[in-house]
Amino acid sequence: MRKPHILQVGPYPEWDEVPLNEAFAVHRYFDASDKARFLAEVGPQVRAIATRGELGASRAMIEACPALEVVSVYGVGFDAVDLVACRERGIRVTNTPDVLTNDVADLGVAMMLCLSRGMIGAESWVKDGSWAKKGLYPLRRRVWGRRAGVLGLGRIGYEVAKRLKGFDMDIAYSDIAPKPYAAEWQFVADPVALAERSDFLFVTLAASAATRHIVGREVITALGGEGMLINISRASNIDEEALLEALENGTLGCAALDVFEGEPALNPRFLSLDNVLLQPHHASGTVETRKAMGQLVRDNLAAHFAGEPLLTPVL
Ligand code: 8YV
Repeated sequence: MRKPHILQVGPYPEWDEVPLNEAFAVHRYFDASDKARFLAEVGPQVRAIATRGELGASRAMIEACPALEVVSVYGVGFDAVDLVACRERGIRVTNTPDVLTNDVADLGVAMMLCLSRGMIGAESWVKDGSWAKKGLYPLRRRVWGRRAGVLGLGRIGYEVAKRLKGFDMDIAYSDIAPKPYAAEWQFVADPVALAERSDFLFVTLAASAATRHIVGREVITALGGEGMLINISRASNIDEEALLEALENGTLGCAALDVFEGEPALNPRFLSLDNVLLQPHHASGTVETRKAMGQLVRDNLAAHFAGEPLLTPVL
């Protein structure tokens, strides 16, 4: 039987590339030097797009594929997929929730600990001889027992809050409405009020037009000069200009960030700050989780072409 033609938007680990090419006729968009020409040539054959959370599928890409039936996202975030364009043509969309939840929550908490206790600088203190020359590493603030806010108590935010319980933290969260499964934690509707009562503010919201810049100047100022912002969601949830200004002038204490506008080409102003922890969008980046993500991408595609229910449909 003829293999369905799919457009692969970005690279996957080797262990995904082999089975993907066994099951499908794969057109590698990211390898094309002239992407517009490539799309014009292969687009008419493409029945599915296999993409990644941060790469998505634009309206132009979708419209270049008149036979497109399904978009399968390697990642939980589907904000970079033009859902309106998909809805207009009845194109299905899938993502890879659950399999990555715990890893993303783990990295968020690890970033909080690492930045709060100054572990990157402390390793330099050992390696550059400062410990021997200057003595004790400068004292930092503790984490346990302090106040944490979780902005967005979905799957990932819930797992972050669960982990913070282990540090005896005073936990509150903000979401559209109180969550029945979170009665043990204080619900604070307003993100500004949540920031005001937090020392650590985790941004774990699914990104959308409605959440764009939800963490703006007001929230950042409310978190304050002793506060830490941790973003493991999408850069679009934060007003990055306001964040940079606050970090540069001390209005915000520090920030631990796994996502950036224009990534991997992040704003160079981040690189000269000493009150940030910068990570390369790798919160879901473990072998086990990335294998599970890749498998789910393929399983959704296989289900679609077999006429069976999709495993993790978004649309
Ligand atoms: C990326 C993510 O998709 O799950 C998401 O939405 O942002 C990440 O897991 C992953 O880095 C693959 O590119």
